[in-house]
Amino acid sequence: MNKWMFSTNHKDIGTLYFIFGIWSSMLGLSLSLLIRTELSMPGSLIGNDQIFNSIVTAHAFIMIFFMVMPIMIGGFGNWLVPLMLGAPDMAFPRMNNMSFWFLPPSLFFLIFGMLMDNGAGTGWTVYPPLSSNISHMGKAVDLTIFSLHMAGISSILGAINFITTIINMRSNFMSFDRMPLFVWSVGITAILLLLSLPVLAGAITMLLTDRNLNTSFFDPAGGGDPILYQHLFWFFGHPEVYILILPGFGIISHIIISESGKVESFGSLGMIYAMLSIGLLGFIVWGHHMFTVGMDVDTRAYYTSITMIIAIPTGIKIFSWISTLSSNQVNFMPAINWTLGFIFLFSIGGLTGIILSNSSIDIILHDTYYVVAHFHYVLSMGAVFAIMAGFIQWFPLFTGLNMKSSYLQIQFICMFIGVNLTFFPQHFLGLAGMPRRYSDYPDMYLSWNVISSLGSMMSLIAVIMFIIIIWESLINKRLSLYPLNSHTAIEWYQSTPPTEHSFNEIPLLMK
Ligand code: HAS
Ligand code: CU
Repeated sequence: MNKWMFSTNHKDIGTLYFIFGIWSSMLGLSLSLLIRTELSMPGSLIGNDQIFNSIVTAHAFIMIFFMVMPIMIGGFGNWLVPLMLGAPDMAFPRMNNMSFWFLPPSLFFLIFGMLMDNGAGTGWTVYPPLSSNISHMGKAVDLTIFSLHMAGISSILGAINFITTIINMRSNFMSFDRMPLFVWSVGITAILLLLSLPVLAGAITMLLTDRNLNTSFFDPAGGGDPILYQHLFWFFGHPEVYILILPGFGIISHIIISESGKVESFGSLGMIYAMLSIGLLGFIVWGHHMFTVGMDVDTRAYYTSITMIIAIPTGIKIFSWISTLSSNQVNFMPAINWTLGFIFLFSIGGLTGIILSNSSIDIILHDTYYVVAHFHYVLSMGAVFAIMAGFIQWFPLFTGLNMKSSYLQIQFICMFIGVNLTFFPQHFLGLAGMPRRYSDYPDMYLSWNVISSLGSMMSLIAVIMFIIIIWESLINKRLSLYPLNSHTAIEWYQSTPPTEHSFNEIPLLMK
């Protein structure tokens, strides 16, 4: 066995997460292209709706659990959190390695689940009775549940590790209010993971026993209730969407601070409180995913109002980013393109979220493409743009090499147009009533679907361009002028005794 497999070093593990996440992103992207190809014209291409639904399900799971989370928390988190804290490594380095190695088998079981017994065509929500053995009698759903259990264990172990590291391993004199924003964002994300994942684990375990051991937690025939599953799922599911975006917020803050030549964010403490409130509020709004189950009007009013309140801390973040950027000579490097793109497009996604939070409007828009447009604006253009920004910003730190700026500019424009072309028309499809998770549609929805599918091809071209840019940089080995590449980081550590790492020096070095 190679020794890198067993490395307990946070940077090696971060790199493993990046490689894994990038691999999964190719898989998730391929599945999304299958979806867009099927929907590029009316009629059936794949010829089997169950397979179409399995593809949609696997696409969502792969993008959420095997792409965004491993890259943001596993990749950026492992690489940057110890460096930003001035810590020699994570608190539990060997457990860190174990967290990573839970993921490849988990992904294996997910793919296995997609391929056998007609796949799990349940959607990522895995609602019973569709996911019960009446509708999915093979082993596909059981394999998917097993995969989720393993990915969940991986994340819980990772969360424990980050929380412990952040509480115990800050350098001397680094108080919580002076801790870098990215570290805060990962810390809050870890708390969200720790509190929400066990609830998902409980729900899918109950589903597993319903399917295999004759229990009836979610079966009315045995005194159970399928709505109970929805409550448990969304108690996890809503915090999960903030898990996907919070580390991105942290990445965006750092790039804005750095590229506008400042040492800290506008309203740094406000940014911390905003993230804390988003995290806290994220636990009490789950009902906005269930407006159509037949809630009484007071409960609907509660979920609508409390959901809308999240716009306030999020607005604080958006306006603080803009303030940090303003009145400065902004450095228009490629990472800032993605950052500005993030602010603009995430806000659009957030605003459609506010529209959906109105329970009466949601009854019309629920399960339509409007929802799909909403969450792709906050994910494909929020989370993914943050990943792209961070990857470009810290590529020299990770590799000691430079990517070509001019190529990156072209690639950004291509991707920006591609994703907008893909997802903006989906608002119109949703408003016109096109339902999500169907493989076919009436002719009246043709034009916007064609444009959406063309956009996905453009994004594919942009992704291929990005791979070529990375490859070009790796083969030409253009050394970075970056003051701190991974090699010098180690030397800096070795030359400076730990107690002398002053806290305000670290964020500067991280630029
Ligand atoms: Fe969402 C569904 C509401 C943020 C992800 N969301 C989803 C799903 C995903 C997802 C994946 O209330 C689909 C799940 C599934 O498979 O069924 N979402 C919101 C709201 C916010 C929000 C209110 N979502 C996110 C983020 C995500 C994400 C972040 C991942 C990264 N979402 C919903 C609702 C549904 C939903 C309904 C259920 C729909 C259905 O029927 O299934 C907020 O956190 C957004 C806050 C951000 C902003 C923008 C910046 C703020 C500014 C301040 C001023 C703005 C004001 C608002 C005062 C608001 C600039 C003015 C309002 C105007 C309309 C102009
Ligand atoms: Cu939600």
